[in-house]
Amino acid sequence: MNKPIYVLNGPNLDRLGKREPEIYGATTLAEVEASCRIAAEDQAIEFRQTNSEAQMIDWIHEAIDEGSGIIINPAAFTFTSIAILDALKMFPGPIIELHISNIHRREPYYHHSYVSKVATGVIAGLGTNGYRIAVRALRDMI
Ligand code: DHK
Repeated sequence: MNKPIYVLNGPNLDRLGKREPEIYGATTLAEVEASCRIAAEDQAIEFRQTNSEAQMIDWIHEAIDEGSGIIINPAAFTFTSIAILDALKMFPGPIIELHISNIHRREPYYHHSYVSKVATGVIAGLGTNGYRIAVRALRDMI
């Protein structure tokens, strides 16, 4: 049995469904979690969300020892956090960076991702459906 896949979500994603639905859609984070668990089938999933950078780093450290792969939507930390980049550099398994919106089509401050430096792959702009696709892809990589 594989170690769990960690699905980590960054700041403000706890407001998914209500937050700028024209950009992020009406699906809630709980519904996203449910779709990830269906897509994972018998593969264990750790699904988490935090508005705290320190908490995100602690979960990445946990995944280094306990996880087989990481799917991370760092949200705004994508564009600010070298600390999260440094934590992800220590993760030995596959990492999928995920954005609900197409960040490259948005404001310039959303164009440079620190996380992409260590990501195995990046999904952006497929809406919350991107999570299900990421789980399927990661399952084939672990
Ligand atoms: C989510 C956020 O919170 C923003 O900071 C990013 C990302 C985009 C998303 O599309 O999932 O720019």
